[in-house]
Amino acid sequence: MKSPPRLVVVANRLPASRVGHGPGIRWERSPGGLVSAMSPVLEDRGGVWIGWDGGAGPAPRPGRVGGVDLRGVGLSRSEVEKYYHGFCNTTLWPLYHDAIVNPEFHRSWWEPYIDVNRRFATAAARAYRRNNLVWVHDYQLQLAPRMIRERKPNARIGFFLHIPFPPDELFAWLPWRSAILRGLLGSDVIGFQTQASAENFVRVAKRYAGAEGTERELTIDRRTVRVMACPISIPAAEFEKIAASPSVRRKAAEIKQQLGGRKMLLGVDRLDYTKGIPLRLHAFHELLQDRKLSVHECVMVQIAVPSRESVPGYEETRREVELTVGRINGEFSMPGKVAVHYFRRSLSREDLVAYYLAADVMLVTPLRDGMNLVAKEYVMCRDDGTGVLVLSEFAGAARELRRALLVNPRDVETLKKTIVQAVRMRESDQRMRMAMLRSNVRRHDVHDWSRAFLEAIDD
Ligand code: ADQ
Repeated sequence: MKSPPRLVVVANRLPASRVGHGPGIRWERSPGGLVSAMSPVLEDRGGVWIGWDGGAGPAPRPGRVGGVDLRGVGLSRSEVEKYYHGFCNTTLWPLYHDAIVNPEFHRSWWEPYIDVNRRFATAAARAYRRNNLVWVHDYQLQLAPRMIRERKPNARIGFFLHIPFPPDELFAWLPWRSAILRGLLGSDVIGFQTQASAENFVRVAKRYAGAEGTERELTIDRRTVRVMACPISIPAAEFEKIAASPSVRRKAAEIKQQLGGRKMLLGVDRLDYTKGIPLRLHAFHELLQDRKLSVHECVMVQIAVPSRESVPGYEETRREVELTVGRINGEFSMPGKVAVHYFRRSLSREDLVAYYLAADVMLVTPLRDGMNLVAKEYVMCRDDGTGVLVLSEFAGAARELRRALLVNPRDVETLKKTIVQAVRMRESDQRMRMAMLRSNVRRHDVHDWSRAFLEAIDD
């Protein structure tokens, strides 16, 4: 049997970080979604991963981790500012998330975005061997597909966008919209989290880049580009296995006991303004004020991973979250009965799963989210069939997880009612919904996602 083609993965971050010093320096696999999604495929096919190590300075020496060759791309201090904090996270990220905070447009950030994309493309072309598949990831590298195509005209190139692709009304703001579209259209296949994002893309590709064709296939420069919705997922079996482990179950029981056996409402997010953490806290606050819920019965736990702290909007979100938690606790906590527990830190996967197991209600209320893996992780950990998922309509995951309690997070009254409904839901109803949610995620896990996307590139 013919072995599958080798992969060249191009992503902003490397899937590993360097630990130790001097001669003892080595690479250690980082935790995180993309790594766990891509690692099995890479280990299976072999391949190379091009990425940045997160620091300022020259590229690190090539390394190897878990059967994958690592090729670092170096960024100068000024490029970290202008390309990464600037164009990626202060222009594109807010613009692509419905302009929840105002995106900034600075001409001095555009050249560094081009330069860094070119550096990634050059590294990818250097690593490329005949018949390899090239898979470029996410909004940081939208120019790279065309740049790789210029260097390797026959390469098969796929691009996957992890965040939403905005509607024309917003995308049109971007002074460099045509260049971005032409960059993306250098791919053979462009994948999005949802059909809505794919349709948004097709519309603007026709309007601003001269592409022609249908919702599924565009033509440009006499090449065809396939456009598809390919929702990402999680390693479902891995989560089920961790959730079944005795030590994790013990930890979950301990958490429940420490919270005094109260019903637990849980939030788990990067501390990002897209995630709707303040709205969720305000809703809980009002429910306590209205006496619809009480601290004798309920407790909220919010776990937030620090994120992009030097980017505008993040510090404000953190302040608002911390102020609101302080207010709620000041007003409602009792000895031994804290109203909101707030942890601003990253947890190990085992600890995270223990919280999922302990949570009666999972609150996933982003204002806009490409997919949201937390929703799928929670569902996959609930092997006894109980638990209620409250899910924002504006998360990509809402397209698949139809039996969650879907809610518009900006509609605070309905959000409050939905939270009460979740807390009071009968066990039979919980089980009926959870069974459907679990079969959704199980039927479409991360391996199906990468297989479907690679088949499309390989086609
Ligand atoms: P993110 O915006 O980072 O991802 P999400 O999909 O929720 O959002 O993934 C977060 C991941 O981090 C999850 O795997 C979660 O378990 C983990 N995590 C969160 N809080 C944690 C904590 N305190 N400790 C440890 N781990 C924690 C982007 C897009 C999403 C899209 C993904 C994948 O914004 O919409 O779903 O990429 O494509």
